[in-house]
Amino acid sequence: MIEVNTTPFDGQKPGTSGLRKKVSVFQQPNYLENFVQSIFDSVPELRGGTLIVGGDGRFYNDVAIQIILRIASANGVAQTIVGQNGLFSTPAVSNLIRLNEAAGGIVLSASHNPGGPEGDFGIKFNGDNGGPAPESVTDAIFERTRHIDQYKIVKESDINLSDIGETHLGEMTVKIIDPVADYLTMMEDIFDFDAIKNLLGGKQICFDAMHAVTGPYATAIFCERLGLPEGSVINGTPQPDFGGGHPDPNPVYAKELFDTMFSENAPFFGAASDGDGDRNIVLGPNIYISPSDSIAVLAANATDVPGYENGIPGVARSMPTSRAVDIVAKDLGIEHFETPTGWKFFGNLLDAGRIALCGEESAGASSDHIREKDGLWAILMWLNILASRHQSVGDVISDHWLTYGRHYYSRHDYEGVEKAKADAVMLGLSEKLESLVGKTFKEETVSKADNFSYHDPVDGSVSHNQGLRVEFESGSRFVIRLSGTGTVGATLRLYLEKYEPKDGDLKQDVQTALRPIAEIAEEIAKIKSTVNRDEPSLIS
Ligand code: G16
Repeated sequence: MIEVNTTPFDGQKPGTSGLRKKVSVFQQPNYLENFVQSIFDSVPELRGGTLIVGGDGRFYNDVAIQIILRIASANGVAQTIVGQNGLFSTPAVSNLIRLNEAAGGIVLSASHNPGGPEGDFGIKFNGDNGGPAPESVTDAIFERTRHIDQYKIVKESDINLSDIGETHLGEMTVKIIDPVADYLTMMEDIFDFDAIKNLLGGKQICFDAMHAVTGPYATAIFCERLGLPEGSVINGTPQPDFGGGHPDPNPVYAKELFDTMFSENAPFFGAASDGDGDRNIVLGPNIYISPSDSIAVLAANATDVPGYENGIPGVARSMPTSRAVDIVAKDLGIEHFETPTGWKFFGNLLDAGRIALCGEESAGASSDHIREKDGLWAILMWLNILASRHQSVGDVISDHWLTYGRHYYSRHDYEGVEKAKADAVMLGLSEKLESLVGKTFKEETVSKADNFSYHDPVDGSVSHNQGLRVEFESGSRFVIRLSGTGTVGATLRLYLEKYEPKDGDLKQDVQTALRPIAEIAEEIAKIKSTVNRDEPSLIS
């Protein structure tokens, strides 16, 4: 073991989900080493413990894993469990931490951000509950990066990541395992695979792995376990640059899937996941389920699935996510919570048993089976519900709206804008929030306008500045916040929501239904004129 002198780098503050930067930033000598050593300095439980390590296979994944293993060995980690060829999806890591009672896990991913030498890279640390480290830990890691002057590393040569089995690096045991097997076992414990197999017999599905990590997981589940033909999984081989694509399962980047599902002979079911396998999107022939609606449908029908047949104690959603799931929770008589954006905020509620299902508008949903969002889990939930109800995706969502009403919902992103201008939008709106209450814009009167603060009901911690929200007497609202996951300039997100009761018009075009709220948001917050854009860069 040697100790290497180093100097701090600016800006190693983890964002919404870990540290995400351009690959070239991570490739600077000592950049990754400093951050990884700061993790070990901030989480002493790792010494003598087990650490799970893997990533989504993006460019630099393999290089980074070798560096992390050497630093882990030098810092006294007893055992690391690594996915074959360095691959693990984020939900698989969360499961393995819990299964092996590990002290934590390191996931290498920039999620839905593009990969390749010119793309993005990322690293996140998950704690011993399997979930993203809470703010107290990420703050401690960041603080350490600001003062770090040395890291420890062993000089041994690279481990062969393609051979399953056990080896050693210095004193540390390194286990290379099949990344899929334990995840598949967990899914078999939750779902009725026979019912899903019956449902899909003779039907066509299309799962788009977007050249990212879910390819091997989806092939094992859909083709090997459920016996569907090979073409059911498209773009199923993980590639370091995701085939030049952008592994974000939305209408723009999952265009191949959307074109298939909106074609004349569309398959019965369509779905996709993202770079690291934690996001999901679900489609039926000529219909796409908004992630916010998806969470509500899963909550309303959870008892159809063996893993939740005794019901769920409560649900949670991030603040900008539509309130569709709240209505379901009220109907079921269970608790519902509103947390800031970021999966880490669900951890305490899950650990305390207050909730068993949660999700976000950003295509994330999951349950208490792990402490991360889980793309394939959500997709299997839908399939199990379809199997139990003997219905199509379109029928299930129509029934849902007829029962609970519909939350028209859309997110308008202004990506890569100048940071100073994005800050000016946030400051401008926050300064006028108080004066908005009671004022009428078009037909809408503002009932509430605030800067969201979250009071964690389990540990009492408070998180401020979690997004600006303007609500109207009609129940409509808009929310504006700055993304914490981008790597270029700033990304402003405008979230629009309008509630239509169950006896109202449930079949409107989403953007048309939301246009009045979008116009009011622009009149109040002046995004377009401040950031000099005519339109959002992405509408989802
Ligand atoms: C991450 C977080 C999510 C969050 C999403 C978008 O997802 O885990 O909780 O909703 O980013 O965050 P933001 O709006 O700050 O960009 P992922 O899939 O990128 O890890």
